Amino acid sequence: MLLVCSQDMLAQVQPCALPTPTENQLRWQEMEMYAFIHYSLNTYTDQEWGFGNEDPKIFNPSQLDCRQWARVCKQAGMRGIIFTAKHHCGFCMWPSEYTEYSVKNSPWKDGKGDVVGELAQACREEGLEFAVYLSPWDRNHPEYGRPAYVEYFRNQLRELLTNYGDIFEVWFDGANGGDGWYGGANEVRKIDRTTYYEWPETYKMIRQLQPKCLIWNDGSDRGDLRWVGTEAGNIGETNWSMLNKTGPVPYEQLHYGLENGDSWVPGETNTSIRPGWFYHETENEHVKSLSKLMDTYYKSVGRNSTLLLNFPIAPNGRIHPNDSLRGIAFNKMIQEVFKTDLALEAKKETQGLETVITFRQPTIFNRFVAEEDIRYGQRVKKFLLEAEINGQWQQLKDALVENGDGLTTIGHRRIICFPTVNATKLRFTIVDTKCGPIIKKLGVYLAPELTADIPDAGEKKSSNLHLFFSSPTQMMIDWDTEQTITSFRYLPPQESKDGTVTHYTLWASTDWSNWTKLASGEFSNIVNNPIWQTIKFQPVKAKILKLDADRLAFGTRMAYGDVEVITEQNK
Ligand code: FUL
Repeated sequence: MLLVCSQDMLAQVQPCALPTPTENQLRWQEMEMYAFIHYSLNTYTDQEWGFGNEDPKIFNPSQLDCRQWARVCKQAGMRGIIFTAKHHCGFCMWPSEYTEYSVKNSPWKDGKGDVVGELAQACREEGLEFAVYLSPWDRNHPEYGRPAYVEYFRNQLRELLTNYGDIFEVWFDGANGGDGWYGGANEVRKIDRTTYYEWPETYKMIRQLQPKCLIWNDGSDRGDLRWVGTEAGNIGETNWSMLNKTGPVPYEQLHYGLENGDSWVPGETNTSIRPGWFYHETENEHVKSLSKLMDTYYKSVGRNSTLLLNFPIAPNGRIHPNDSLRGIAFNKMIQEVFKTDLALEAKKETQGLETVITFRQPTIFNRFVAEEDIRYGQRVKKFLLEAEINGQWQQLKDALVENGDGLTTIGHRRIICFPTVNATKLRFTIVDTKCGPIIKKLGVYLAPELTADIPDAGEKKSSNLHLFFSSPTQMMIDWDTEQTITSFRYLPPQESKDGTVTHYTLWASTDWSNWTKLASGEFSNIVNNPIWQTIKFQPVKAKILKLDADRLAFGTRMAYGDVEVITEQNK
């Protein structure tokens, strides 16, 4: 192993025919954490996915302040911001020349405002990089599904890549539920996502207009970065930064990469600071706890990925204080954990594939960091970590990995978390590698304990429910006495996606025979983000609820993780 201390040492690098990152990918990897900002008409309709027929007039924030967003993100340790310039509803947050469905037809700033422009400017002022999310699926556009839309999409992208300075990344969300308003057609439109958007042409345009921009694309033509297969905020403990240039990418490859892949396509871990991507008042008390955010950090940045952390904007046009306080505390905690590298004062000796770090005196620690110089590719397959405690060598395992030690792959940065030890030495041994490993850094840290914590998202509020299925797609829920109820919550199954309800109709009754329809609709994005879903309705007296699964994501039998009925008392 080569433990790199100087440039001269790199002359000894053993050449290997491995994929390596481009300059753009290297720069991106070093950003480590950057923010997502979700803001659109959904913010005003309390939805995750707009249908495309929402009225632009509802966009009228009273205190929209992009500088506040940028300041919060900066203090939360984010190095840039990716903004939802257009989400699936098609509403443009900039006054695009190519559609009327934009801020220019909203009352905000008398239609003269430009959120993309204001945010790009605020990012420059705060020294943050700026990027855009442009949803390929557009539920508003009449031509969606036909060739004319692809041209429209490209025209919009050209506007964004031309008028707002440097863009570090473009995010092409692959989500597509099929149905939409589509200019009034109100129908399901199916596209072939591998061919419809003609990505190679679009990529050419991006390279030409913004040569430093990274392309994130979910499936279809390979971009520069990959999705990690979940929105829960983690990537595989084994995480190769490679995929094959062509061919389908199954879930395992999104999550773990492909050891012998022929192209460098590193993973970006995206998740939200609260359950949903968009702001919902009901989630104000469900902002992720500090320990959850730290866990996310270790399972993303600490596993050779970057972290794209979402901050939703509240209807007033600002980041809610609960999110900003938690985001800033998160950054403070990262700084605190990695403030002092205990290995710096210790003696490091490397022989072959083994490095022993000898401390001057017994030292307390619980985190270990290893970094490969990825300019030469990702080489290490597996390593061992041992601490000498009271004269005995003991193996240290990554406490965040279920079933197994997880001491596989390193890449840009690997953080191993284990219970606090008091040791005199630490031994790091590479046991399997593709070819001569080049280690840029080994570090040892002591993270403070995180004890008092805030409950995680989605705890249950009511029980005493009796539940049964009257058919494979119909669930009945009843309780002891008639109550005034105000909403119903559905948690999809958590172990598997089979039976997840995507479209529903909800009915109420007091006598099992007369049913009142309370609501029907869609649980948007429930497959990628399987969180609690809330159906709100006018308060109604009921003793029984009936939930029809009008559409399931997979399988033929409806399933659930949990359900909750909110009454006037327990709300
Ligand atoms: C998903 C979308 O459907 C969500 O609404 C959100 O934008 C998330 C980042 O990506 O696929």
